[in-house]
Amino acid sequence: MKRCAQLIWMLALTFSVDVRAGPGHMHGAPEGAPSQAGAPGDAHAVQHAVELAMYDSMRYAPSTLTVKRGQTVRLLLRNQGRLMHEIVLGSADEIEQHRQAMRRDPSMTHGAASMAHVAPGGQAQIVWRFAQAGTVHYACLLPGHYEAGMRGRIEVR
Ligand SMILES: [Cu+2]
Repeated sequence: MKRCAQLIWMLALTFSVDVRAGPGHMHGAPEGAPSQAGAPGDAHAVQHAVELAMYDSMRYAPSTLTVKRGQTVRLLLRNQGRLMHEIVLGSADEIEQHRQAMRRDPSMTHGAASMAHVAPGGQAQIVWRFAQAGTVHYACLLPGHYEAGMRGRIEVR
């Protein structure tokens, strides 16, 4: 599975476009890579919806969420700032791998269902099924954002 994820990153790097090009850039392939954090959910099976705001103070609100194991959740992301923000969902390892990839190429595209860029004033959603009990992390990995504290946790019980 690791190798598969690496391949996806390599492809993403190959086809990267500039995120500053505007809100029209593409991301959100129909399927995300399977993850310890769960898997893309079926929009018709949503059991729980959560709004997650993104601020230029490099914070998400809320920064901690609790969901039930096995639940399909709609995360509605609203960027309340004037800067681009993103969300990447994953295990601690996945977040770290992505952080390093973003450091090498901050303009990389986000093709997986577990991540989204959200333009200033805009919104996006992720439908995700949290399959396992544990902690799933979310983070904004645009340069400097994570380091400034733009991250949160989802406790799956
Ligand atoms: Cu951000």
